[in-house]
Amino acid sequence: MTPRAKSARSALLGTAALALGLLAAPMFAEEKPKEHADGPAAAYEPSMTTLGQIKVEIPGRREDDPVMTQEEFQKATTIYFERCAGCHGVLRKGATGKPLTTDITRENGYDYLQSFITYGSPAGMPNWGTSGALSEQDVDLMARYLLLEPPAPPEWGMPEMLASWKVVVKPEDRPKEKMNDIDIDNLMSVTLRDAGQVALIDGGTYEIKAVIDTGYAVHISRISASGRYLFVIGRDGLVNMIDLWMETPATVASIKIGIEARSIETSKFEGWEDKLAIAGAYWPPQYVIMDGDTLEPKKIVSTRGNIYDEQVYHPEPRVASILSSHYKPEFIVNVKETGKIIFVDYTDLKNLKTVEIEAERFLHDGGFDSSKRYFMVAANQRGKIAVVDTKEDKLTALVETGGQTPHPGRGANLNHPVYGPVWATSHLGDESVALIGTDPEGHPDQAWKVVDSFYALGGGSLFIKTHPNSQHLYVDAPLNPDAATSASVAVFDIPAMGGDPAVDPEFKTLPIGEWAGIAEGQPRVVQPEFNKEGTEVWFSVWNAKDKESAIVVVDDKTLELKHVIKDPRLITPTGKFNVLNTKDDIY
Ligand code: DHE
Repeated sequence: MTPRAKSARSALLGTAALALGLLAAPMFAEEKPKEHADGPAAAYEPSMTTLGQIKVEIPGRREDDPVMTQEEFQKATTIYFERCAGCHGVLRKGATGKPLTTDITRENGYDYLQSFITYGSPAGMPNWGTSGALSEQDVDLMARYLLLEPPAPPEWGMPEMLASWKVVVKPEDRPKEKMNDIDIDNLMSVTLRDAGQVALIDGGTYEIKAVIDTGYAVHISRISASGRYLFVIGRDGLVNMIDLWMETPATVASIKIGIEARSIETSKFEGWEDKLAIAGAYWPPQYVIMDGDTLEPKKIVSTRGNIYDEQVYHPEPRVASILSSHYKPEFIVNVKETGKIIFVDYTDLKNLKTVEIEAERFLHDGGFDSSKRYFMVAANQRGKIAVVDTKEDKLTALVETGGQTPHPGRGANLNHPVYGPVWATSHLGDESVALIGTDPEGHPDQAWKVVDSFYALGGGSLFIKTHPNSQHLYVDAPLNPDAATSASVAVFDIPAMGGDPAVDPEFKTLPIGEWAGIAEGQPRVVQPEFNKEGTEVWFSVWNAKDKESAIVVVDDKTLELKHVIKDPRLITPTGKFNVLNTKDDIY
């Protein structure tokens, strides 16, 4: 089902998008040639910022290799990891972008490479030269670099992990009861992305209770089943385990599980609460199961292997989202480039049992349906949602959303007036929202199908959210090239969705960025997150690192501004994670 006709604002997306990694970079000197226009999705690719800092040697030279000094090679490697590896792979074997191995690059030659890097392509290759993102000298450097063999970044195995592992406060020395008066169920863990910290903000008083150093370009938070421990992962693979019972919550253990990483979870099945933690890495491609009390690394499993459909080997399939099953003692690990979902039975790590199911390539983010049985995960580059039954460990369906690059975060579960329980995703590549039926018992005809699709504020959406106690569905658009759109949020009234199916449901636009009252910069509004009661929605007003940001709190009933949290410590706030909602997968 494609979104119903409405003003074709998606043309707006025909302009060059800002790659997230470039947000702070100067605006592009020149728009990409129109026929090469790409949308936010093409630019919203992993930036291997940590790998970019690794020291590398020029691989064995061949007589006709272009001349390059060690310094040039190091600089080119940094640029490659930070700007190109997300699409072309760390080893240049290809990922969502084409392979750049020397059999191909030497065949094409310097002139072809130089021009391709300068102008980009209609298939989503940014115009690094004409956009001003890379200077002429850097374009020349990169064209020569691609004619040389790629460096192989170091692995990161048990010796490196154990060397990084710290137990700051032993379990036996930790408080036997909660030592503070914080309502930790209503605490928000807020990513301070470029500061490499999280802020713990009291959901009732809006007071910052602690700002804790974490990994580089920190990414997401997850909560242990008991609600006591907060787990945070940085893009550099550093995991911090934070004890929320301490007088002032603080890190009690940490470990670096890889060189590039994005996901973390803990064991939630009955009898296994707080027992184990798991983290997934982009590089090396692996997941690591750790002791839930100390982060001691117990089991490292590589995800290298064959792509599910082509059945050819992929050297670096990245671990994307990880969920913790409520039905079995299993972690559910999504592997991006092979398109496989792995159910990892954590009851016997020495004799690890896994079920590997074929899903779809380029798995990214997702969440449970309202029953918490089905896992809905975006295979975003193929425009599909894989529906995975965590009770039967099977793929239930692959659903085309009808939009470009679904990006749900964990998605949103709502009770539609006509279709009953549905799960919603918005899209990076266009402005549509897709609702997928999730009630095979009560609404069998709608189950695992797009039951409705309608337009929200604009493309470049990253997150969508509601709450069981709310009548509203919130959709952001932080990557939209239009400043006003990226600083606003669309809000749909759920009961009103039952109107004439031929007419898009109306939405209200909340000028969140304006409400924040920030004079400088071009802040983007990202990721709605509810408080524990589901009565307030918090939004990050994400500005450049050297400019003021804020968090705006909206009253979910009145949709009016309730509070603005500003503090010099709130540097580049992005993801926010309410302890109760994150612990119990309420969204
Ligand atoms: Fe994320 C979740 C990967 C860029 C904010 N992000 C995820 C998950 C993955 C991922 C695999 C799911 C984790 C899980 O559930 O276990 N993110 C990536 C990237 O590869 C990408 C595109 C580029 C990169 O280099 O990292 C990327 N992500 C970003 C951002 O730039 C965002 C907007 C700001 C930031 O803080 O980095 C961002 N990602 C988030 C957030 C979530 C997330 C807030 C968790 C959503 C949730 O509700 O659980």
